[in-house]
Amino acid sequence: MVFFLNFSLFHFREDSSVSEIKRWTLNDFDIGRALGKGKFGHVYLARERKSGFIVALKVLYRAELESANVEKQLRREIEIQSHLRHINILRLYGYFYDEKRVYLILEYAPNGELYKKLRAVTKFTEDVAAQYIQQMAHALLYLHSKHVIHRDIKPENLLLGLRGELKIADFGWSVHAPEARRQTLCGTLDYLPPEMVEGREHGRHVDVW
Ligand code: N15
Repeated sequence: MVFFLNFSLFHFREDSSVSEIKRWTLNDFDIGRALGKGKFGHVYLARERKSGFIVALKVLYRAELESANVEKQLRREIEIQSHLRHINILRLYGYFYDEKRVYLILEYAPNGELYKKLRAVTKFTEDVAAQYIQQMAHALLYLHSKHVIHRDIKPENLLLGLRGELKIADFGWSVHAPEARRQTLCGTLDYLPPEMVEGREHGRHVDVW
């Protein structure tokens, strides 16, 4: 727990004042194996050198973010996700950047992607499915209580913790409820609710569909 606080929030300065924000750099981490690749960069297993704390380090290329014009969206995602604290929502511990890249310090989910697990067994037993759905319901109640709508709930965006806990991992489409209007649709339409497909106004219930 001390490590955890040390790691994510507090940093003791030499003049013994406590600042809330630690400025991270790549030198603070040992980088391990690649965990996956996304549209704008890769995710690596990483270990914070001082504490030994294991994280998933996501590396995004600024040039690609710029040419896709998604910097504003990334800022919004960071702003949203960094304030969320729930067992069933993947933590964003912090971020840093250099000239070429943006780095996101994300929670490491030791049991990987729910999607892969589902493919391996073809279908979950009712009991297992019910447990995932219950955890999803907890996560969504929490998100919606913070006026965050996810808008892209699907198996590909779900990771599993050490004891198989469900972790919602991707906030690429999330919005704070008051701004919830429409946006250009891209990506898979498989899990989109009718009101989003038809471009109508929508609210938190899109996450239940
Ligand atoms: C802009 C921002 C705040 C959004 C932050 N969220 C994301 O970027 C969503 N994201 C999460 N993108 C990548 C990940 C991600 C986090 C991918 C994989 C993992 C992760 N944490 N842990 C993993 C992980 N654990 C694994 C175990 C076995 C095999 C693969 C694994 N991947």
